[in-house]
Amino acid sequence: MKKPSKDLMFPLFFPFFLTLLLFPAPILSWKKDEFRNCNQTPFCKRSRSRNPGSCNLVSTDVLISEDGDLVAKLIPKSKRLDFYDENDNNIENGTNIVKPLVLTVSVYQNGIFRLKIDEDKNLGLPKKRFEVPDVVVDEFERTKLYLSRKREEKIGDDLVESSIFYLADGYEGVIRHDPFEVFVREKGSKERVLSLNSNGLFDFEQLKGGKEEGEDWEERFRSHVDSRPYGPQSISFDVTFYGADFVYGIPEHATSLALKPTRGPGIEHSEPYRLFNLDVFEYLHESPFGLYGSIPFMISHGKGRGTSGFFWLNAAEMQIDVLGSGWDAGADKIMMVDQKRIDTLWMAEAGVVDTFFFVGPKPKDVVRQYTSVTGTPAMPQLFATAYHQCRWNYRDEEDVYHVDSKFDEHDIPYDVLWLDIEHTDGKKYFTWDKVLFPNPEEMQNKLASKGRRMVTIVDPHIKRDDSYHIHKEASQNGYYVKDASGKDFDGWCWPGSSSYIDMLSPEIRSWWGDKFSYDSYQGSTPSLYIWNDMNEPSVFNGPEVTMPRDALHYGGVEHRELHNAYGYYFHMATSEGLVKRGNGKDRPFVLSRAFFPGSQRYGAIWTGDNSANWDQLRVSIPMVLTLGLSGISFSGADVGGFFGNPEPELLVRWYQVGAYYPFFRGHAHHDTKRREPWLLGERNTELMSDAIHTRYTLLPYFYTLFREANTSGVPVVRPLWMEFPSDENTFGIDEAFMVGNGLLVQGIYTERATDVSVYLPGEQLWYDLRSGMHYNGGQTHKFEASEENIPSFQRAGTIIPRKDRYRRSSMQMEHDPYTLVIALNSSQAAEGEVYIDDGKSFEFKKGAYIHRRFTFANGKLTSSDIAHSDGKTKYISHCTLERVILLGLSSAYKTALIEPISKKAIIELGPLRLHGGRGPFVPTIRKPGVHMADDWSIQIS
Ligand code: NBV
Repeated sequence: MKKPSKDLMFPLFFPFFLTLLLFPAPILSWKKDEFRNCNQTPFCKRSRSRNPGSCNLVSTDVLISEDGDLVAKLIPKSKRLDFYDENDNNIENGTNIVKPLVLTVSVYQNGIFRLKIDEDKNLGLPKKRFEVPDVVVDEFERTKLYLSRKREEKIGDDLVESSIFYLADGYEGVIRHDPFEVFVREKGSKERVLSLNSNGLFDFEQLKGGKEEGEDWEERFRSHVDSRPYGPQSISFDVTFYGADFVYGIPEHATSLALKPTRGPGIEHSEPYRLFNLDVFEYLHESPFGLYGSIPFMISHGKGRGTSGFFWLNAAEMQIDVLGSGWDAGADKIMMVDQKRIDTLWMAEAGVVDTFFFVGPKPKDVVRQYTSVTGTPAMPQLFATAYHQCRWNYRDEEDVYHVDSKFDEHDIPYDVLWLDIEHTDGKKYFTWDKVLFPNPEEMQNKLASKGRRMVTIVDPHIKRDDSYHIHKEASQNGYYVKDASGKDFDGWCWPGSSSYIDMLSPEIRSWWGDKFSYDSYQGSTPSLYIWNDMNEPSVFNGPEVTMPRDALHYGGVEHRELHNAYGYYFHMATSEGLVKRGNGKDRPFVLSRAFFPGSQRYGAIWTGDNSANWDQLRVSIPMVLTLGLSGISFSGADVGGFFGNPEPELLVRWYQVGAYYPFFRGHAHHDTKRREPWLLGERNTELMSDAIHTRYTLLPYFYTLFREANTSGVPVVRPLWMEFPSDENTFGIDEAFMVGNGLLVQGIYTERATDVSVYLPGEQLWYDLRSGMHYNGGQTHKFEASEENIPSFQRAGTIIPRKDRYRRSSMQMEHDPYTLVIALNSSQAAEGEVYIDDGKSFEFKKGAYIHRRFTFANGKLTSSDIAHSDGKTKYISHCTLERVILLGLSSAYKTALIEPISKKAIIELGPLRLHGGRGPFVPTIRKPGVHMADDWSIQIS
């Protein structure tokens, strides 16, 4: 299936090569049979076949612990009297008895509570179940509320009391005792927001002391056997979102933004959404199949109630059903609540219940709440937000210099050139092929002299070669993941026989991080950054192309318990290594393919091996939007499509959309034709160049949005409904998206499109950035499709900062002056922001930045400081304002007075200049000449 390296010439793999020869690349496609479906996955099959109401657990009395948590035990109703003593402990004899589960609820600020359910650790368990460390940030723990009170209440017709606890102003949590259920409701109206086990599907397979007679714990898939030494240990439960029109989230799937139901009337043979990090070759669009990363976080949104969120911190394989209305037809009516709702079923192979409930009620509140638990996205270096040029592979140094000079020859800016696996000596990462790349430092320094950087790939599979220093140290120190028998796990990947570093251990992560020091990584310089690929992890000869589930990690953790977080730890260790190599001064840049909750703290993510076709261009938008909703703001898809050769028109359209991805990188498989922006004819070069220039022009806006994401979790690109939560028409839209709160972009996803329809939300006007014309919100408009650009609109009432001069790289734009584009609303008002810092260090954390708010009202534009209350900015910038563009300004205004410099200017007509061309002529104030860092105002009259 994979493109083999020469080293793979090994007898065992002969049939594999034969297949490759018989079926050349174009007809290879996603091999369904290589991967398990739910029916072939015993825990999924069992969970899915359970009937509503089958959970027979009841909660004992709820107590308040010393830590201010609510604690109760869950025990089977039928056994309560017969088999449990007065302390609710099971007094049956035998090893495989059902033991009480322990339920703990902790409440945090801002409408968040955490519900944990686990086996009772005091009862002598065969093994401690795995709870994922290192994801919940320390700051979150500090927001915990210590509950001192709860009250009991009979709800509706209940005979047994429920325990009610404070959650936030306006919200309370409820633990219903019999049947056991946990939910959040609004205090006054008592309307429900979110609940768990309202459909009685909760099930927790407890670890057993040993097999019972005739029991077989092994699982087989194709030729692979999973020894499953601890037997079945899955968990499943239902979660209900009330007042919801749609649910979103749970990346990574190549599918629509609003998640389609996977079970219910009229849905046949549908698979649940799978969360299991896998290296899927040529993935399909429109599929619930799990791809490279997993985030078990779901958001619901509805016109009535607003937004809420649910997160399950668990790194084992997970499967999630979205239950279509009527899914429970025929079952006894369980749900007694008469509220609009969406039910979902969550199933995991192992781990514990460690869940977080977020009350919203606005879309941005929910991402803020979620990222308060898992961390906000790291602030990238400025260069990383610009354009990246990649290909598997740039062959040698000459090729690198050639590509670099062609960008200059065609006046196309770019910031980073990437090297894929072939740059190494035999796929031994941290080394260079001495023939192809004899002078890596000189090469990086030459690029750096133009303000450009380089990225090299470092994968987690380590070649088992005794002369390779990484392997030598890792094997001697016992740093590899072990197989079920306790030996170093040995799998097949690019270098041939390989082992995998055990990233769960902090000591091993620190050792790995040291490998990025300039001494250790020979040939690396401060302008070199890193790409982590294959970190699901990909194991060519493993079950489902990954590591066997019974492999063992640090502390005896089984791979099945940790799988979805393996890539996260690898990303973390690499990113921390880059910070260390620069003595903590520079922000790291690491791109990772696998991800997990919290990955946003370590770098960017891309959507893996997509294909060069229109459907994949289209699906890239919901994929990037979903990542953003799930905390991962810095993401993008391979521009042009990784597999296959895009027609020039598709490539151009991809650049036009990709220019708005938070992470903007062109990339291609080595079997494809070269497609750097100057290779497909002059006109296409011009169009791609325009798209890239558009991105560079908007870099100040993007950088400001990256800072917003860094402080609040609110993503750089957003679904329309995040900005217009009460406009129902936006709820299902995923072909158009917002960049920040000010720009709406609509991709073109069909060949030879002649027109394109765009829904412009809200009640205000929108300014077409191509024509300068304005259009009403709340309507769908039809526009002529132009080859030159895709439709983009600025929302009335916003101000967008730009830099309009053409340079070779973002670094060369550092001192360039700014343009402000003001889109006036019906009251002739607008506001916006700009964030500026040194673009590379951590000094911004100490306040070394400029953050200005621009307000236009009553004919006056004012710049004020929102960064420092003492009025002193610690970051010095001499950048000036060179142009103010006023969209929608009445022609009655003729002059401008700039204060405090008392300069007069006239309002003239100037070009709007976005998308390469000069564009329409619009009211402009030229050369106000004030500094961006200062307080100033411009009064027009
Ligand atoms: O390292 C080679 C490729 C890389 O170019 C691509 O971006 C990754 O997603 N890598 C996958 C391994 C092989 C893919 C067939």
